[in-house]
Amino acid sequence: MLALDIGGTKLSAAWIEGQRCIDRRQVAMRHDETGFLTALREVTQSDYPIERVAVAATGYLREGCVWSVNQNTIPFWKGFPLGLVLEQQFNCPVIMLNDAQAAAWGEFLPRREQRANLLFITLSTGVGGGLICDGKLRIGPHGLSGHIGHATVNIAPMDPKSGTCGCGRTGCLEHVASGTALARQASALFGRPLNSRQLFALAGTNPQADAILNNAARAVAQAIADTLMVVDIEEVVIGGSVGLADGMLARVQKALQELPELFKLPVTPALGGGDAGLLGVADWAQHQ
Ligand code: ADP
Ligand code: BMX
Ligand code: ZN
Repeated sequence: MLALDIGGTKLSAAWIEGQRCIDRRQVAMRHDETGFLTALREVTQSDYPIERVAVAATGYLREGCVWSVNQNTIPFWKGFPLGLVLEQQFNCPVIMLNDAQAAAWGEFLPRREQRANLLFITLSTGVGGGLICDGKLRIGPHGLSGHIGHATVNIAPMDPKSGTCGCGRTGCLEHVASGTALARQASALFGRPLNSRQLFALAGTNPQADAILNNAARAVAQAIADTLMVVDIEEVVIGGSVGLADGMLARVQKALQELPELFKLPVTPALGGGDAGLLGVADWAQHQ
């Protein structure tokens, strides 16, 4: 099986034989159709026989096509026929899930003896989410289940001219707590281009950098509390390069501890690390 994880920043591929990963590759994601098709061919070029392709993709999936919620992330994801492209390339069945939904499934597997209701959050290029309800992955009639990045929080971004989220609304969690949003806020506040990794490096010594991350963590905690009240969950799992970056999980845990007793849920890191989506979709596809 070929498993793909297509995120806003990186495109990962893993070749799986039985339960074993026999090869693994990663390239930068490209945000135009031609660039994407080139990157896809480059990362999947191999002589391994492929019987099935399992895809975890940023965006929501409907009838084999993928759509961006945040139009700024991948502008050409507007009903892009990803399923058909891969079916034609590999001549085999293609199974697709949203990336955060796939990771939610992957993180549920090792916890399934203890938990039946789980929220997975990825803090990455965007902010994604996936829900396990009563032991089942919820996808939803529009493929949108778990998209907490575009649920609103009453915590504003720290850059005064933050504008609107790429989904068209204001006040989205993603506009405060994604890697893209962290970089935007840091660059505006420090008056020079800074990425999310550089912001984390500064946060140890610089109170303003520290405040941007704490503000983001408070927004994530608020979204967790809202999800608890809407669907009722037992645990929250955090993944993505920002979620797994130094100290971010602790900041979210602290922010949740500041809420009333009822909202204090366990928050744990993704056991699959950056591969949570790949692992989840590979298992999902094996059982379809
Ligand atoms: P994707 O969104 O493609 O799944 P990632 O989970 O790697 O990819 O998330 C990408 C985002 O994480 C980018 O905004 C990037 O700047 C940020 N990032 C990557 N590595 C780190 C790090 N070590 N610390 C903080 N932010 C990071
Ligand atoms: C965005 C949205 C979600 C995705 C989430 C995390 C797009 C293109 N994607 O909210 O579908 O799950 O980002 O994705 O609108 P990533 O790109 O950070 O991995
Ligand atoms: Zn939004």
